[in-house]
Amino acid sequence: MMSMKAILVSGTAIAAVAFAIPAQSDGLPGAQIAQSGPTAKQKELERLETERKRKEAEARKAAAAAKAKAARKTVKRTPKVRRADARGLPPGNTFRDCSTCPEMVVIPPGSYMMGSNPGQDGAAKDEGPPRNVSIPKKFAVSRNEITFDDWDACVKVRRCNHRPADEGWGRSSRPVINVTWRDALQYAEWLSQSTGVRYRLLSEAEWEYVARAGQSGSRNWQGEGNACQYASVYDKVGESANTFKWKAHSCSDGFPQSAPVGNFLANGFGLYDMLGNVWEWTADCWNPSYAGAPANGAARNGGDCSQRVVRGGSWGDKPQDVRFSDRFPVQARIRTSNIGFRVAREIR
Ligand SMILES: [Ca+2]
Ligand SMILES: [Ca+2]
Repeated sequence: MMSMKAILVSGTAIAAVAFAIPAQSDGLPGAQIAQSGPTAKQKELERLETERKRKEAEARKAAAAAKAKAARKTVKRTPKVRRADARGLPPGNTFRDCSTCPEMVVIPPGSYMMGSNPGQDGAAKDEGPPRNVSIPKKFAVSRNEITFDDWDACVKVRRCNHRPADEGWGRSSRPVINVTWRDALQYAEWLSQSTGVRYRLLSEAEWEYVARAGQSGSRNWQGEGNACQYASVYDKVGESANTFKWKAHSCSDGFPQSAPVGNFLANGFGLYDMLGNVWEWTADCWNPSYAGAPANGAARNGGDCSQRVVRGGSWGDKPQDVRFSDRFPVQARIRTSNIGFRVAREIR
């Protein structure tokens, strides 16, 4: 049989004995308390009870502190990703900052003539006066329009509030639609916060620079009948499905509405669907002319800021509206089935 001494060498056993005292009030220790009178016994019981509660409180506090420490570790780990170091990448290279981040293409700095002359290939007055714009530094642009997959990753982690409808056309690699200008900003902000590098909408000047990719004409293609190799536009298929009141392109691109991104030929910078598929929100407030616009590629933050500029035309647009220099003002709060966006990412 184990001796009392053997039991008492263990701290746990000591505690067990101490807590056992009230239950053993008829035994020797209890008898000693009884000899001291009911008041002394009561006091001892109270002291033991207080001690028990103190130990319990300490244990609870320690458990809560450990839980909070673990939670802090999780929060710190979740949003930050190991982003790509794009600084050394030459133009034309692609990268992703995280597995759910959009694929980005490095764009070289350069100069170009923005806009068109009135009447040139159906151009409107608001596309002028034509002006020289210099993009001073390399930056990156998403290879594709932001897709439903891209967008839904943001919704999944509750950093994008709005889950847009897909009109029954399907989600996955189709361009996200039914997003306001502010929805688009929220997505870019999520990427910025997750990666620690700045994502944003393209300025109008940047948009036209990357859409042209060195070309001075109106489009990637010559002859309207060739549009369907290069872009998702209002075509013969679209005409039979939608019966819009305007002219369709005289070819078939195979899609009555939006097409999954990257289905048509890339432009000179390796970007897809700059023209057609969906109009793309840009950062700029609406101004009906380029008079007074900055020449360094910056967005215009003055003018009618309730309307923002969309670029590039869409699956529902006639040839005149699918051009590098075409621009259109849209209420920033509008959600519609032919406007999406792509993102720029700064490289510093
Ligand atoms: Ca089409
Ligand atoms: Ca587009």
